[in-house]
Amino acid sequence: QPRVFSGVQPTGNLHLGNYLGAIARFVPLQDEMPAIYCVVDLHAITVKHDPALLAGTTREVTAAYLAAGIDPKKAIIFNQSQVREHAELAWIFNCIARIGWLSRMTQFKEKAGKNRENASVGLFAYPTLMAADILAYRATHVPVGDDQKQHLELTRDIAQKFNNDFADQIKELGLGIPNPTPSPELPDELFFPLTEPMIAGPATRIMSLRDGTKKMSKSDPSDLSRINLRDSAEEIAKKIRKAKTDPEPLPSEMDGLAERPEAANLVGIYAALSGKSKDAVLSEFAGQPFSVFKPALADLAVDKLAPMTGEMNRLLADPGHIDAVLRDGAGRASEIAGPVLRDARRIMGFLEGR
Ligand code: AQP
Repeated sequence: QPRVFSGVQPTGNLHLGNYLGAIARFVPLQDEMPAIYCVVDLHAITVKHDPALLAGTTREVTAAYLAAGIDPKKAIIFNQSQVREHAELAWIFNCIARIGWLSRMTQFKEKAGKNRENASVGLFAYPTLMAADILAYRATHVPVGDDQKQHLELTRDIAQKFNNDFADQIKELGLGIPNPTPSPELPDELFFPLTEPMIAGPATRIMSLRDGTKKMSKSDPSDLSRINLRDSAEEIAKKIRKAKTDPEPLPSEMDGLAERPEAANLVGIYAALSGKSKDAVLSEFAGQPFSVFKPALADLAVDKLAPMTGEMNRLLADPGHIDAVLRDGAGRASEIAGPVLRDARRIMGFLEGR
C-alpha cells in the first residue's frame, strides 16, 4: 500500500530551500495517498542544541506545515519524540547497518567536520534513525531535497538486509508481503518495502544566495545566504538585491547558465516559485540584466511567501492549538507504528513479556 513519509528538523531558520525542496511538495501528495509529515526533533539533538529553544522551533516547523496547506485532518502531523517506535526501530537498524555504510555518508563528513572524533554517536547514526522514521510506517514514497538522496539509498540497503537476514522468520510468522519487484538479491516476501525517493522538480537543491556552490542551509552563519520563511517583505527584497551574481545579462538558453551557479540558482528559484519551467523563465528574461530580474524575483517571492509568513505568525500566537495538532498526530502515528514494531520484535525473536 503506498504511503508517503517525510520530515523536517526543528533546527531553526526554516528557509526557502526547505520549503521548495520539501514542504511545498508535501501538500499535493496528501491528496494522492496516506501521508505522514514529521517534525524530526530526535534528529535535531544530534548536534549541539539549546533545550530552551526546541519547543519553539518544533512549533515553527509545524506552523510551516499548516501554513503551506497540509491539512491535519488528511495527513498525520506530529513530532518524532512523541512516538517511541522511532527510537526503538533505530536501535534495531543500528544492529543491521554496517559501520562502513555509515562512514561513507557525506552529510556526516560535512557536519562532523575535521574534529570527527568529537562528533556525537547520534550524528553518525543519523541515517539509521531516518530509515526507522520511514520504515516504522512502511512508507513507500519519500519527498526530499537532493541532499537526502544518499540517506534514502541507505534506507533501502537497511530494508534489503533486514528482509534478507530474517527471511525465514518473516515467512514462518506469515508477516511478509509479496515482493512487487522480484530480484535475485531479495526474498520473494518482504517485511519492509523498498522506498522510492521522490527528488524531482526545479528546486531539489536551492543554493546559498552568497555562494552558488553551497546549498542554502539553516546553519549557515550568514543570514544573507538564505530567505527565511519568517522574513519580512523588506528582508526578502534586501536579500535578493544583495544576492551574489555576475555582470552578464541572462542568457536565452539553459546552456548559458552552465558556468554561472548564482545566476542558475536565481532562475531556479524563480521557476519553482512561479510554477514555470526554467526554459520559460529564460525566454521571458533573455538578455535582461540582474537590475531587471532581481526586482521581478523579489516581487514574486514576496507575493508567494508573505501570505504563508502571515499564517505562520498567526498560528504561532496560539501554541496550544499547535501542540494539540501534534498530540493528535502522535496518537494516529503510534497506531500505525505500534503494530509494525510489534511484528519487528517477533521477527527479531525477542521474548514478549507484555
Ligand atoms: N537548499 C535546499 N534545497 C532544497 N531542499 C533542501 N532541503 C534542505 N536544504 C535544501 C530539504 O529540506 C528538508 C528538511 O531538511 P532538514 O531539516 O532535514 O535539514 P537539512 O537537510 O540538514 O538542511 P538544512 O536546512 O540546511 O539544515 P542544516 O543547516 O541543519 O544542515 C529535506 O527534505 C531536505 O532535503
